[in-house]
Amino acid sequence: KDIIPPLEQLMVEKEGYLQKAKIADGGKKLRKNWSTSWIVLSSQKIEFYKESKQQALSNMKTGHKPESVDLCGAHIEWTKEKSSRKNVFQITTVSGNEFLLQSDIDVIILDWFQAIKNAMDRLPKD
Ligand code: I3P
Repeated sequence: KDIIPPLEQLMVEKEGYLQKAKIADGGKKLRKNWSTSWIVLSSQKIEFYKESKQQALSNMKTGHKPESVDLCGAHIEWTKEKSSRKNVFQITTVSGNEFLLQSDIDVIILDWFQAIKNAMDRLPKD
């Protein structure tokens, strides 16, 4: 009954903790609320887990779902205007969801930016 996606779509390319704030949902502005998120990047999507990796893994058994972001047609850009924090970039999805991601550690945020941008560049633009 379940459709099994190709292996490359399931493979995790990068995972780790970043500061995350969702600032729009379907084009509607949200109140900014930064929190630590465990972030999992695969070829076509990013999953944001509210809880720690350990907690997320145990929640999966109960059917608990993370927030999933479709990278097809999505944009990524550095922003200095949307936050007083340093090292912030924004992801905007086709559906009008906007996320800010941030780390105080330059190399960590640079690695994430490149990994997400590379994934987006490999996907069809429309
Ligand atoms: C927000 C909170 C955020 C801050 C945001 C504030 O206040 O302090 O951390 O974003 O600034 O509005 P509140 O908790 O009362 O909602 P940054 O840390 O990214 O600057 P902003 O309104 O200028 O986005």
